[in-house]
Amino acid sequence: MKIEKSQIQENNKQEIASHKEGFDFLSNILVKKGLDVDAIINKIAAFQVAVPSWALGAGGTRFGRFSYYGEPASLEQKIDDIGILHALTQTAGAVSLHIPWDIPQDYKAIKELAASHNILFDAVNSNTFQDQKNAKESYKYGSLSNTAKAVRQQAIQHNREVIKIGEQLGSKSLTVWLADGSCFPGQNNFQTALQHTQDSLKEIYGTLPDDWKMFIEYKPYEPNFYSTVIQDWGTSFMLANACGEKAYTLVDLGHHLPNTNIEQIVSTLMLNGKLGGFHFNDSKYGDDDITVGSIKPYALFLIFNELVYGMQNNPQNPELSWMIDASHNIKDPLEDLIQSLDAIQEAYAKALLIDQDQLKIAQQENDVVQCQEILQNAYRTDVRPLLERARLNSGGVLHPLKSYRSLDVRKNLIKERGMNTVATGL
Ligand code: PSV
Ligand code: MN
Repeated sequence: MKIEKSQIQENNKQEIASHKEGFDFLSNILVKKGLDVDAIINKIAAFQVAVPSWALGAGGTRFGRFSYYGEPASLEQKIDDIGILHALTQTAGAVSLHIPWDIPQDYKAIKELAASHNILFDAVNSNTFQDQKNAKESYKYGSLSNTAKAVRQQAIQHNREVIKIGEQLGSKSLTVWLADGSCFPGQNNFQTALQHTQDSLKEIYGTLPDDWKMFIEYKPYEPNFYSTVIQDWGTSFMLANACGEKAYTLVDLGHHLPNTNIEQIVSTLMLNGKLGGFHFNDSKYGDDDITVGSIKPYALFLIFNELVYGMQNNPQNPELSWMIDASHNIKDPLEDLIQSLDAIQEAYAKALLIDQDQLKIAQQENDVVQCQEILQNAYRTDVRPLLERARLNSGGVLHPLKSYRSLDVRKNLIKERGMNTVATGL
């Protein structure tokens, strides 16, 4: 299913009057505060988030997988799904592929298809956390950190192949997430495992094309429950430094122990020019991979405050790769992704409203109350009319979720693909 321009226009026609009312009201308030509303809208419109190829089907828990039907059965269909998201939201202008779950069969055709939806290829992800069919070596006891050289070499080789796949698609970055670690005390020698990981990453880094980046993701636990080799941002930062200037840390919001101050991590990494990418999601307990902003929207806003500050003040940090990393156990994945994209844009827009000059003054004067007021004034502003205007200007719909439902997208996908297709991924 492809959403036509005429359908978008038809949907917007019905909503335009109430949008204008809401927008004018908000715009007047913001202009009185001295904000450049057009500039903010342009920034929101330019903010594109990559959709993970593994999040378009029903996500599994350890206990079950419940399909929403009409799942994409091929990479082509996954790209089509992202095309639907992008047509509606104008925010999902990229895809992040996981290899080998999504190896293109026909590169030319896939590139043409993606281009027809205005979708770019963001970071490619390697997978050394599952054994692949007919693989000689097993990752049961680790990949890049494994005690056996043959296993490490196989994992290094896989990453090189992923880079080659990405090169053919126009990707410019590789994300490495390792499940390596141990389940029981004494199982691993921490130093040996870390040293092997560093050496292996350096070998992968050695084959990275000049204009590529390598993102090193961290996570404190799971699937290993006692230790994880790259457990935190500090370890990732250290490894990125050991590899070189094209290596960066990737922050996945779900990869922190409860109550970790993620916004401070963001700020530290940007000051050091080492924040490369982001995996958005939300969580209550662990790496829950649920809808962005569904549990801790204020924390997300505080993270965006640091991101906006960093983007304005840290030229040493490169442009970031924005990606969602989610899993959909009970929702229609496309509806969930629309909600996530919206939450990301909303947090970004609110952070753009923060008066950084006033905040600086209040901080210098140690006016703690005023500092909080400045942040919360921005946070409490209903910025949805700004998001609507950004979408409208870019050719999207005013209300993506409403349009998704009124256009019967899922019903159409089920009609096209059938009930029992299963998307690749976890
Ligand atoms: C691991 O939990 C992770 O966050 C990594 O980014 C993986 O590539 C992705 O999820 C899918 O398993
Ligand atoms: Mn992730």
